[in-house]
Amino acid sequence: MRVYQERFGVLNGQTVTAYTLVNDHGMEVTSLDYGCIISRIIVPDQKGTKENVILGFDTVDDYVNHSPYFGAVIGRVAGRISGAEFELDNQVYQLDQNDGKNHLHGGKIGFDKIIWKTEVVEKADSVALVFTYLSKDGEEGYPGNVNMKVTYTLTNDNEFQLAYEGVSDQRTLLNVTNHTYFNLSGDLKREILDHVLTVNSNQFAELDSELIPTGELLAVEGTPFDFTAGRKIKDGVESQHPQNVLAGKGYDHPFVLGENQHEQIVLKDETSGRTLIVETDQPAVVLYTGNQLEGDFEIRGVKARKYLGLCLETQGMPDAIHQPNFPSVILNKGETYQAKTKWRFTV
Ligand code: G6D
Repeated sequence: MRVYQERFGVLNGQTVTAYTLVNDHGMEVTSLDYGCIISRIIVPDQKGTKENVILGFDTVDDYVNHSPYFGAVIGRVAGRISGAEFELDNQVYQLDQNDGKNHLHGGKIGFDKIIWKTEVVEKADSVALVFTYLSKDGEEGYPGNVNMKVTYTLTNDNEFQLAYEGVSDQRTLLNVTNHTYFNLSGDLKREILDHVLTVNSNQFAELDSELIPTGELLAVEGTPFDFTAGRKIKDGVESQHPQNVLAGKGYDHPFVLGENQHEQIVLKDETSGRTLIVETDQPAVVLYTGNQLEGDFEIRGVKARKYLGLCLETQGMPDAIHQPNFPSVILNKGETYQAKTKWRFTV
């Protein structure tokens, strides 16, 4: 196990550092202290060819100018909050309206835009990065001083663990995720349309025209949202199901996960043979298939375009503060918010 550290660039006069974790089986994960961004994951294909399997950039400017949250930690609250406001203990909090009249992914300066304090922890069979940040009371409109800790751990079993902790001095909201876009073809050789996804979920959240959950949980059975037996992503892109069309031809939906955390989510690229297994203690996963990934920029030499990557954002349900039937994202004063997700790569 090894860790390399290098200067990645400068943001507002502050140095951005890249940390590369390497295990003994050829897996490498590079992360920046800027936004706890995972910028590269190198894993072998079935022939042993080591290639990058996520979307990312090689300069700070590209992240600042073009990134739709590539690889970034998302918070204080992942997903949308309708009307960019919420009420807590008889007080109304106004949030940044950075997505129409709604609030998205923690606002204009969410956790993804912060340079986090970083510590490297090396053990015999794992290497880890421990990122910390004090999110001040009133930041992006949220109450409470929140001491945040994000821990990324690479093990010698080709498993990458993402663990979040938060403690607040006032009741607040907290729902953290990571927004990595996966593409298992290797170095973005192909789009993700033929990736086969399996999700152990029987229900998904219906969205309205602003991509806000209506509160209705719909059965996946008999629809392009049924991933229980494996399904190609293209099914949702080519589907006429109103929810696929509404999401911009594809998926942008929360799926309700069961209690059993064994191999809840499996993504496979049959051509390369690469498989990603995701396990989480979170109640939901938002599947976003890059339906809006368009723009006049390149991603390490590949022209940005739809369906070049997909996100598996394991998290609490979006807009939960406005949906009493969704698990709560309220964090009580002095309690510790904890969330953990594991990504295991195999061929
Ligand atoms: C779009 O609706 C999607 C979000 O789910 C995604 O996180 C964002 O693009 C990057 O707004």
